[in-house]
Amino acid sequence: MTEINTAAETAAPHRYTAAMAADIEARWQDAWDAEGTYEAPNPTGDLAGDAAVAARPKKFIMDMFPYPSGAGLHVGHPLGYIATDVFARHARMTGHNVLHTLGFDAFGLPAEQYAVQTGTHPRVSTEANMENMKAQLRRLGLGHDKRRSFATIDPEYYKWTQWIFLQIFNSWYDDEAKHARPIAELVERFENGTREVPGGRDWNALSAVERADVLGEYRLAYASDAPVNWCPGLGTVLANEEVTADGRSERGNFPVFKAKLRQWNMRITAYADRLLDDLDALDWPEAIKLQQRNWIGRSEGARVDFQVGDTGAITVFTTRQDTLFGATYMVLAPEHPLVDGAAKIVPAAWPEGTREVWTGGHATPAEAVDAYRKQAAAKSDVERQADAKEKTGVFTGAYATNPVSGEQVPVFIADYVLMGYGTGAIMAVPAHDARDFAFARAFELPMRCVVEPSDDRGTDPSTWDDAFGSYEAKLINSSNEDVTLDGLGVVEAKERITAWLADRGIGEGTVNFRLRDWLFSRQRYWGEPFPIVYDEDGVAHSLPESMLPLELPEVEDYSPRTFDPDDADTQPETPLSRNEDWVNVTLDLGDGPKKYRRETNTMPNWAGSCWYELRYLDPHNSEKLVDPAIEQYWMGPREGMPTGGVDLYVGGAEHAVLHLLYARFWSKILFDLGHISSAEPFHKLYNQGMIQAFVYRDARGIAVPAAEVEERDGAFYYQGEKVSRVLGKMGKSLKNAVTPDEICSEYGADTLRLYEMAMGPLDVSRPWDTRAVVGQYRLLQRLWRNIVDETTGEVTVVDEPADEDTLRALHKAIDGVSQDMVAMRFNTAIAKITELNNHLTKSGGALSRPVAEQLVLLAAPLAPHIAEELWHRLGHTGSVVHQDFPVADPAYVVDETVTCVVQIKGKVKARLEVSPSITDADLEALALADPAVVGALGGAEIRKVIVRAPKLVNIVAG
Ligand code: ANZ
Repeated sequence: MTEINTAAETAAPHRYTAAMAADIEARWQDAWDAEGTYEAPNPTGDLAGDAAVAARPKKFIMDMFPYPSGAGLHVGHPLGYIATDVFARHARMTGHNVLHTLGFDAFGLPAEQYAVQTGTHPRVSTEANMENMKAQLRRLGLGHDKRRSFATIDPEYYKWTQWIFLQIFNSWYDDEAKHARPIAELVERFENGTREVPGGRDWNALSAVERADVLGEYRLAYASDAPVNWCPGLGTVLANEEVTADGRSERGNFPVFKAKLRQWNMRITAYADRLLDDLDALDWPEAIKLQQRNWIGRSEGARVDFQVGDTGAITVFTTRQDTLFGATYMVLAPEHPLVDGAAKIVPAAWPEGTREVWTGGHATPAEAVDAYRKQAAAKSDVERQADAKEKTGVFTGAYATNPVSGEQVPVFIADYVLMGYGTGAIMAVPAHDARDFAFARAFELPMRCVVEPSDDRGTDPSTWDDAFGSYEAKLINSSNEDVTLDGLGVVEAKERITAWLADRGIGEGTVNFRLRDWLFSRQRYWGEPFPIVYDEDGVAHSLPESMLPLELPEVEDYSPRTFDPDDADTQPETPLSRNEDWVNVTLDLGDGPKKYRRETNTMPNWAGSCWYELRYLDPHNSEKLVDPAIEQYWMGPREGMPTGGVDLYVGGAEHAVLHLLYARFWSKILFDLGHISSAEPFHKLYNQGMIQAFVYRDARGIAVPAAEVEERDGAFYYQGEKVSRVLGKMGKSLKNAVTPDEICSEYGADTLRLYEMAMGPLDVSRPWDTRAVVGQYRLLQRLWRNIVDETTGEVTVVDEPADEDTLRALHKAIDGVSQDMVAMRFNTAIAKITELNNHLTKSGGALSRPVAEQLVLLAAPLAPHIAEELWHRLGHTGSVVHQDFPVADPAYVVDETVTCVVQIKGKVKARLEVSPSITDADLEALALADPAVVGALGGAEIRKVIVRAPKLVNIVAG
């Protein structure tokens, strides 16, 4: 760019160039920082400021905060940050007190892996990355209140993450009140007998360990022996997503076992219905709401008991209780506790009538069950559930009684039934369920048709190719002496059978959720330590608030320990456990000094982002998470926002479930416990699209540096060799990253901001094209030239009123841009500013001062630096940031009209006032509908209509 400009610069020393932009931008960024231009006053506390500003309507505008990656930012990252910044600036200029800031989500695996490789403490590398990113972000001129920024790794921040953990640990969910309460209230109820202790035991007679176990069943954060993906080869547990379809670790390809390990969990399932119901009040994209609904997965159905011998019952969950007469066998998940030796449903020998395919070739049921359980443990849930997969399983040797038909049905274990869903047991209805159908075929099990097929397959399932699963049909073969479902539709049949089961106490209607409790511990170093210690009996105690934050200890080795990859019986060893001085402590928790052992897992990296919006409000409060009055002011419920929350939250759609669900969950707990007034964290959610980039690959399919590719006659070449081009993600690995720094130094930050906003509607993905950036640079140059003389540097505006034409163009632009700003249509706002600017350029001559000022104000949210500079050059002293956004004068916004004559056979029959931009088709329709024209035609046949929009319509009729 500089090269192009050298000649021009000498001729026009005051032209807007990259060098001038760099100067203007740096100067104003410094001034804004010095002045605290973007500081938003709180109504009270250490950040209280101008009370008049705090009295304005508020807007809390937030981005999903970034992870400070070592690679820094590419131009795709700031898309959302620029958008919220433009929106926030417009809100400020329309009379709002605006809270806009950005922190860092800084715990996480990459820094830890880097530490494992290099020995650099994760804090050191993370902080260096943050510094780098801060510099990159500052260059963009984002209007953040920097007093409110923090990182999740700051001990003053994670002190409160730990504090919230303790709130959750010390709470239980009161199902009747549908509300979390302090665990002390539950203890009190147990103590005074107003609530029965499970098992009818006497609370006061229980030991400390027994009490802790009872409370563990209620606490909203609890440790349990959950089956998790344990990978001894890597020395860590893995998320489902990290396990391949054949049950091995994505990283390293080691075997992964389902192992019972003591892990912390969050009882998010207690909130399933509220997390579902409250979605209705949120202003979120429907697609995201749907993903959350599916994730929570509410299913209405029934629990039904099947008696096994006279010892006990198997309870199943079904959504098709209407098909109960068709249940011809049962399946338990391999991990189901009833299959354990102690439960005794597995007999010593195969009962009479056991078929060979059912036994898997094993001599006894116990052997068969054992072998199958081992096999199932080596598979991921996804793999077990795959529909196309061949069904496997084994007979347990047990039979259960179908409660309506009285038949003895064989009980299998099979991996297509998951322990984590429903009751971990199903009644199998092979005629009407596809998976049961496949299993029954493989294991030669009987099938009974109980829902009359609506096609012509007949009612003998042994002749069918697949199950008949429709809801749109009537029940058949479903009667006993007491109850008949025959002839009923599915819905009525469900109702009748549910009532019948409930009457007999062997079943009930129930709602089941797919949502599982949230596994909350990680065997990592770089995360928040749990504020939990164990006494000598292994009972968990919370640390008192005075001992928070519990800071991470120094360790010598950040890596997880690896074991024999094939030894499923090993236990993970956490990095924190290697610092014995830290782990073993003597503490006085209120009953004198005692020895304790610290929890050595850390929290998952979702924890810090579960509540950060609250800390932005009151970032330095050392007494409280957030002052209630401040929270109420920024986030409390109000008209149209019954559950409160952030006014606008912008981020990528990839966070549809986990982060957003976890954050909603924590808000609800804090709300229940009275710490905050907003039951939801984010009222309006907006997903920005992605900035994509072209990926160029050579003949071997390897990505080549995009910046070095040349285009010739529509083909692409790298070092003389032809390469292919496809649209993909932007990033280092695809060698196509463009950094904001490059664009800023070539054109300036205002150009980059405009270009990113002009690329297309904010919510759609768009390809980056460095060559197109110059278009927005030219717009800024023309804007500058309309106000500043490029040769002398003088402001050229005149104190004369503008002509009517200019006022129309101006007010139409103001009107359009104002609407676009509120609706986040920044691309069309830029188009309107461009149009106005072109109009002003074309009219020639100096601009009228008020027109120039309004033009600058219109552009200010999008291109704040140049606007600030021009605003000052126009003679103002206050910042453009706090000026009022222009308001359109309606008198100039209404379209001018022109008179159109309508002729019939050459004679004028009507005159219409129409828009000068009316189309031929619209004008013709308007003319033919005009009463005077209709009257003049008198029903005569129209032979031809000649339209010359906007002035003439000629009708040939008769
Ligand atoms: C009998 C039946 C007949 C079923 C029929 C379906 C169709 P959703 O809608 O996802 O809630 N099921 C229950 N628990 C299961 C588990 N732990 N693992 C695998 N499958 C399980 O699905 C509920 C249905 O999935 C239940 O209804 C049960 O099969 C099965 F014609 O019961 B059904």
